[in-house]
Amino acid sequence: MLVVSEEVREALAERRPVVALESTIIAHGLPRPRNLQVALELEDAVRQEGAVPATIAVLDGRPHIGLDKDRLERVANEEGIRKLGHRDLPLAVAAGASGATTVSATALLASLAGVRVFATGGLGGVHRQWTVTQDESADLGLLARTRITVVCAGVKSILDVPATLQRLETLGVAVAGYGTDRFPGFYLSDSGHPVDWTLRTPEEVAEVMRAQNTLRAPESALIVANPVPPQEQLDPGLHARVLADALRACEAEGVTGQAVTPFLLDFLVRHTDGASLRANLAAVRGNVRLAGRIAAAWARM
Ligand code: PSU
Ligand code: MN
Repeated sequence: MLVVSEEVREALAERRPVVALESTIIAHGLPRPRNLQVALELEDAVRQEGAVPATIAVLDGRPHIGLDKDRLERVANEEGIRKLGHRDLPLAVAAGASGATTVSATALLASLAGVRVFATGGLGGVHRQWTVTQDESADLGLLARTRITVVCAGVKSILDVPATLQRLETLGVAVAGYGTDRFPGFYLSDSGHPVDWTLRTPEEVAEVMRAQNTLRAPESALIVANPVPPQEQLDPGLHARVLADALRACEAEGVTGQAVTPFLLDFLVRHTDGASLRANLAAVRGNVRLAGRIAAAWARM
């Protein structure tokens, strides 16, 4: 059922490092035409760390693990490419549809293919209007039952961050700051909330992954929360102002469900003169590099 690219298949067979990359950020999280360029850049960054990139998407009803340039181009440019959470995968497969995969769908497909390390920008989580909308990203529930290491810059700051941290605790998902005891805030280096555990090297992360295996802990994820460097973060004052406007606009325009996250990210890009995009890209780039190093440490174990 899975179409695993030759390069990824060989790397997995030889136990060489592989990093899964999601495609929703490309299709729905970044403006065109920058998105394709970024997708290629991220793959390059993984290679520079000595790992093989496996970008994941569903094309014509077939889940792909590892995309060649033509397929990446389809994900970046095709009109009507869907956004697929893990619940959408069987529907997309049966319909022969094409779609970009979110963190939840990517993590599921990566783990089915035997890829243990995954990099993204910021995880989905509990939205600020949760008491009204009950909007909590499916990312959290899936990570509670999938053995994968996700390198991210925390959860998206458009969310209710403390509520999301609480949900991760309740769901039993392990969270560690990378080189920090503060939970990162996606566009911001510090969300204002602490984390209980700090890991400082890729080898330390790999030790935790091994302990997950040896303990036969429940099949759940390890979140490695890697902050965007302070000099590349979005100005916190600007972030607070524009985000308040974005949340108001979202409500006023009646945006709901899957459309909420892309709407808010796009609003921030347009109303910060691209500064939020630069911070987002800096965060993703850092995560992809770190994921490459973690995959390499894991492969050496
Ligand atoms: N990280 C980014 N940009 C994104 C996303 C993550 O830097 O667009 C995507 C991920 O695919 C994540 C999704 O799973 O946003 C969350 O969407 P939702 O809130 O609808 O679950
Ligand atoms: Mn949602």
